[in-house]
Amino acid sequence: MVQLIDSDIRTREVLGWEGLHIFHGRMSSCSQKLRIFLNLKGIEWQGHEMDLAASETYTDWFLGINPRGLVPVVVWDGAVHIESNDILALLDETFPDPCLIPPDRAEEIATLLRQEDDLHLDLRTLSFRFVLGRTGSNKTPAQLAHYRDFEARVAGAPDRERRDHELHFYERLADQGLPDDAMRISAAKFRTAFDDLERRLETSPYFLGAAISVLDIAWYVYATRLHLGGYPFARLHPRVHAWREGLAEDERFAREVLPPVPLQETIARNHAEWARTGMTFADVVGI
Ligand SMILES: N[C@@H](CCC(=O)N[C@@H](CS)C(=O)NCC(=O)O)C(=O)O
Repeated sequence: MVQLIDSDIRTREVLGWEGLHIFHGRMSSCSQKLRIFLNLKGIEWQGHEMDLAASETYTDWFLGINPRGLVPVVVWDGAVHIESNDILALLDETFPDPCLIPPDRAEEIATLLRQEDDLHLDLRTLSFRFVLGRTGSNKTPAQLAHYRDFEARVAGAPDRERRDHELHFYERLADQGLPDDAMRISAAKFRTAFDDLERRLETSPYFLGAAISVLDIAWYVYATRLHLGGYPFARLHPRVHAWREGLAEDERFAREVLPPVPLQETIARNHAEWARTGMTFADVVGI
């Protein structure tokens, strides 16, 4: 579990806040996962929506609560928590009904959630091109330099995770854009992961068996994002397709992953254009 210590938190005003505050992004997959989780538990929270397209998480104020510059962040009665999967574990312990992380399977779930987290930058790669329709980075050189120069400390030590993953992702994006090869590599990882999910769904309605768990939430978010991008679920993974459609009938799931209307229009326009030019998800990644 990643734990911030007092000296990591430079935006001191939040330490006096009461209640459950969530910093999140409308189209952030980790935030969507957390919001669905909160909906299923019926937990009340106060939202602080961040504009990720404008890199609002790269300001000194926000880096002062999460030195990694990422959402979601939870400020709960003055304690600051980062890393979505750690946040979910903490909330499940405190609000056990309905149980979404059964204690007897907690270790297995932690391993499977780590695998999901490892695919996060692959999801971002595919989303940027096929959902958000970007061709390059949304960060200005000045924003990236500010982020690079910020002395991030997590658990009292310089933060390697942030340097290794986030900076590498955005520096490569600035250099290379979003090439077809990167799409194929990321899509192949998801195909393998969804093949595994397809096998699990042969014998049970949900990822871990008869009851819904946090893994269904996490993979619903990923599957829906890729579905928006044009991943051919019905053809490649029919059980996953049916499982996702089933969960999408529940408003507590569906409303959290719905893009804002202007983005829905952009997605529709882009998909029509890509169908015309042979540059859809399936064309580019060859599935
Ligand atoms: N491992 C982190 C990943 C968080 C993450 O990557 N958040 C993304 C949104 S899903 C973000 O804040 N991105 C900001 C940016 O790319 O500028 C977690 O699970 O909380």
